[in-house]
Amino acid sequence: MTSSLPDDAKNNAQPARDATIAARDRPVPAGVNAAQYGSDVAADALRALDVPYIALNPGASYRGLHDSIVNYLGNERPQMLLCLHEESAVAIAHGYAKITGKAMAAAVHSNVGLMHATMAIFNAWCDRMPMIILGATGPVDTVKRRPWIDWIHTARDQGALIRGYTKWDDQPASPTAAREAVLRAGWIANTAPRGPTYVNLDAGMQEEKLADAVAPIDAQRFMPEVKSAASPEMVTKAADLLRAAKFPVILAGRVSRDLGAWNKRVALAERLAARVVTDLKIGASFPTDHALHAGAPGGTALSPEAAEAIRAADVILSLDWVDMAGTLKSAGGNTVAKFVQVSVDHRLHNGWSMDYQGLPRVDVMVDCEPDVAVPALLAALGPAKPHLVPTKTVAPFKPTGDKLTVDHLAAALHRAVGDRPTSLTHISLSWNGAAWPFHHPLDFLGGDGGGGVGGGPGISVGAALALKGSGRLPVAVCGDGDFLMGVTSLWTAAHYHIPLLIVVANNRSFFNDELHQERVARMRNRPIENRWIGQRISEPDIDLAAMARAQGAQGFGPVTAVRDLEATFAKAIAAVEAGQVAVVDVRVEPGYTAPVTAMMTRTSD
Ligand SMILES: Cc1ncc(C[n+]2csc(CCOP(=O)(O)OP(=O)(O)O)c2C)c(N)n1
Ligand SMILES: [Mg+2]
Repeated sequence: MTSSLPDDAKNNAQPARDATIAARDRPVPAGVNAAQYGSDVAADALRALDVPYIALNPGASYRGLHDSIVNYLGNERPQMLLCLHEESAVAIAHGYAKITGKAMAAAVHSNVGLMHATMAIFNAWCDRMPMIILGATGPVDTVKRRPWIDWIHTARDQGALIRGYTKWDDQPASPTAAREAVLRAGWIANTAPRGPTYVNLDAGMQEEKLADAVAPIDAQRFMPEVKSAASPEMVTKAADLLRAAKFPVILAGRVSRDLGAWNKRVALAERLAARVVTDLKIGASFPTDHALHAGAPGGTALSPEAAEAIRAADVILSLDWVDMAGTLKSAGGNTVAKFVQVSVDHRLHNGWSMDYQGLPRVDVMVDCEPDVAVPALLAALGPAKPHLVPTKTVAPFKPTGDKLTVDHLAAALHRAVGDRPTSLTHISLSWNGAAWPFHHPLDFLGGDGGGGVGGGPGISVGAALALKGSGRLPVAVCGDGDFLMGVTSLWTAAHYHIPLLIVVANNRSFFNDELHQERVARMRNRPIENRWIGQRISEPDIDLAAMARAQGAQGFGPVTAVRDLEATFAKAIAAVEAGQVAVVDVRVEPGYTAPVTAMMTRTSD
């Protein structure tokens, strides 16, 4: 095949492709060996980005590109992953990036497809995860539009729908401009602070026959690697503060999935004898049963130990912590501590989205990614007399009570998983951070980023896709509300043979909001007994295992007794190890951890 890109640009290192997935949806050879249409040029650029997959739901607005991927690229590099909803397509790209740190692609139809995708894009944006979204518009040239449909599916500024929560967008007007836009989209998305980018391809431009061949370019030279470095002056200042600290605390936030960087964070904490706080909103950043880890990781609420450590700290080092100002407020405040912030996040903020959180007090700002700053800090601190790192024995997690709770679910699942390297790709809002220790950066991937319920299943499918063949078991724990909103993403996993276990912590309720209604009732002195109305998902109960089976997954449950949990999980894990998607419906008592419940039902701020 000759193309608008030279071979050396196309043959750079590709992620290992999975043979079972690659065998799916094979086209008959189309015999196309040169770019002939505008969309062929865009497809060439997509291949130069080195993205293995493009998750999509189809639409006529990009039928040109669709044809180019199938008949010009032969449906490989990228291979299409058909999704039943645009929210799933984007969530799958999100989950893939959570594991690899790299952008995958997603394609969505004009207007309505992008509208479906918006929440998932917002989730990825708040999670600082890269992805390249390709969209389309009916012909911009009104003369070329089909009656009615091309008019309703054309907008003057489609990017405006998502501009507040994407890093960059473009609507290129020619094939050469489209090539440039796709390369720029990949480059910007993958450069820290990472995030989604969007390229809107005019249907007319896609379908236009090329008058002349587009001159080849060396694509890699248009996407130079970007490395941010720590300012030596700021590193020295930070190291001086930390060296002198008596009660240093590290807030270990958004960091990479790299094991070497993980080990360096442990070395830094041990060098400083600093207490470390981690957050369930983001992927594992520090061993949670290390003696220096303060309490269990929290999500909505800090553990009492973490709050105490933050209040007592004299120097606080944030490694791109998600919400420094809010965390300080939740901990009860600390007016004396000096703050060191390591982050590039301030380079991303815009006026639409406020996910930047409150303006934190910062005494020393180290403007780079934590993976870069931590070794620099270690070097600047130099060796020290080894601190006595206190040892900590974490008591085995023991759920209490006879009723089946999320804690019972977690304990039995942990036992069933045993020694297998496991990645928790998602957890329910009811999850107890004490239930499952993390020892590796891939042990836990964090939350959905933007608090958009329904992301759990799709993100988990994307993570499982990236983990396929790695020897790690992908396990998701989803709330029933979350599962029900995203359940059709399981079909994509089943169709492409992406093994995954999803356990549903099924409290038959949008329970989070029961606690909000309880809080309002308390504040207004009204009956809290009514908190369930408009929240409970029962009468009839939904057969979640049947919904899983309907997507081609194995469905188990509902499990209603503690004694049946472990054996059912064992069967489901066996199914996943045999290459299947398995779902276990576990009927749990509604309830959150004590600190979260206390926080959510208090009557004052
Ligand atoms: C798209 C979306 N709709 C509504 C909400 C508000 N909301 C937050 S948590 C929640 C309940 C989620 O239910 P489930 O996943 O079953 O978890 P549970 O609270 O029951 O453990 C809802 C409706 C949201 N965050 N996102
Ligand atoms: Mg629920």
